[in-house]
Amino acid sequence: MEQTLSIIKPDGVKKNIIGEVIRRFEANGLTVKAMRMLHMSKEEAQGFYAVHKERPFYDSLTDFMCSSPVVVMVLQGENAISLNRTIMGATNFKEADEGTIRRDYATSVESNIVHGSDAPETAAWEIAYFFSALDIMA
Ligand code: IDP
Repeated sequence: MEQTLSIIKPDGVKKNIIGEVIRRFEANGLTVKAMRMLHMSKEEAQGFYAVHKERPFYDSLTDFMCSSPVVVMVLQGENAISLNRTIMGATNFKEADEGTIRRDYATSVESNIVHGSDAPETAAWEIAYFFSALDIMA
């Protein structure tokens, strides 16, 4: 069993598809082990995406991520990290496979509805960024 961090980004929350996104995770074998809604500060968004701080889209991305509330979750399942990314679809929704969350709902490369950890080390770091061990169900 593996755990990964998922975020329903501001555009997903505004579109009122929190339930639909979680439905897709659950229907594909992922289980929610922790969940919280929060409105990040600019500093918290910058900290979360620090790995991208040299990228040209960093300032716009961190503005977007703190523009309104998000839902953060710990998802668990077999190969949860790659499974979640398969359900999400490619970063650029135009390249995402049919039936993926980003293909169905994203409106730009930036506003792409969901975040998902990309490797075990980043998953551990990202989960700890938002949750303490006590927040995560056994
Ligand atoms: P990922 O979310 O699919 O792992 P990353 O390359 O880690 O993709 O990028 C993080 C986030 O930054 C993306 O989900 C997207 O919101 C945003 N992003 C990535 N590339 C671009 C870009 O070229 N322009 C604008 N935003 C981008």
